[in-house]
Amino acid sequence: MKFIDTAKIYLFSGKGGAGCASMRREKFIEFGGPNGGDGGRGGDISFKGDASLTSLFDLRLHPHQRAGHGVAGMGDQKTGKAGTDKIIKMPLGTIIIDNDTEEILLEVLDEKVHPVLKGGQGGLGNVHFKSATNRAPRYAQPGEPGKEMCIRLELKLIADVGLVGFPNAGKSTFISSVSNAKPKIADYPFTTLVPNLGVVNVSDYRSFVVADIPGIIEDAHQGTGLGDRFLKHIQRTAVLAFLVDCSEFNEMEPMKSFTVLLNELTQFSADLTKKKRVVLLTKMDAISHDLNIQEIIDKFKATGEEVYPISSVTGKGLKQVTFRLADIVEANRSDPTQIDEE
Ligand SMILES: Nc1nc2c(ncn2[C@@H]2O[C@H](COP(=O)(O)OP(=O)(O)OP(=O)(O)O)[C@@H](O)[C@H]2O)c(=O)[nH]1
Ligand SMILES: [Mg+2]
Repeated sequence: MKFIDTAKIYLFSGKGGAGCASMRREKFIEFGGPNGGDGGRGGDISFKGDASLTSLFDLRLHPHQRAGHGVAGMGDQKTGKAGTDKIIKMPLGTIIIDNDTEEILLEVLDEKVHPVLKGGQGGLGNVHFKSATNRAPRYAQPGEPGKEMCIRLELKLIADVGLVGFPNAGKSTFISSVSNAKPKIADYPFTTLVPNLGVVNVSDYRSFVVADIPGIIEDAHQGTGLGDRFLKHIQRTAVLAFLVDCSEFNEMEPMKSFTVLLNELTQFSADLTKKKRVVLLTKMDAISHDLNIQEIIDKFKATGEEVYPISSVTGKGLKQVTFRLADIVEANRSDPTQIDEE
């Protein structure tokens, strides 16, 4: 499915069915009185998160979403059928914004159903309008009209760990060696064009989600390369892993690469640089003989960075890194089993 992270959709809730104006007519019963039933309510529109979705593509294709109309009431005090509710499924992490007021209506973070636009009420049948002065009212209430609304959807993927790096740094290779994700890998820049998510199973009971996003380059915040628009998909992570290519084919000095990346993140949102992070020095199997890797590690450590040399080809360092990432992720998750003690 194509990766789409914004969409504009129009919602139409159902109109209520009209109340019925009818009189009871039976043999031997004169002046039977009113017996018109109520109209059914119009269908509501609700949103529901669905963990199996990762794109707003389907909603882009169907920008008009309608709930069913209520059916009119009938004689014999029969209530009309309610309109069918419309439940719109969307990926977890979708933010719903009212297009007119710019107000954030909802962030879809679970798989519960959240009502957003109520359908019109059904009209009352004439049986409700009987009074001492009018024993045979011919009036019944019309159904309430449905409501309309225009909303914008913005998806920010939900992942625990975000991978940041230049194109070709080895992000996709890393996610494919530690998780179930199978992204495209190639020795040219901008192989990855949209984010990929992968689940890392550290043990039977421990797992976390990693997001691999397209590479960013210097001046991405000004639109260079693919720009910085995918950085929003790592905004909700607990920890960032900066992948820095140390192989002999990479010309830029590792510390320089790292500062350029950090600067691009700052330009996008300073909050990203406040997140916990680790630096992964990649392609350790392909470093030049005269590169003193310990010196590079010490340099990163001296600036307070947590740094690990890895190779996604030989597996070097991967276990240690995934365990460490799992620890950081778990430390950031709130513990639902914890009970407040008074
Ligand atoms: N020798 C070696 N090569 C690696 C390693 N990791 C990645 N590569 C190679 O580096 C190249 C780029 O790898 P990718 O994983 O596609 O890089 P990326 O960071 O996802 O790149 P973009 O999607 O373009 O941003 C590929 O040719 C990989 O085979 C590694 O640990 N060792
Ligand atoms: Mg890639």
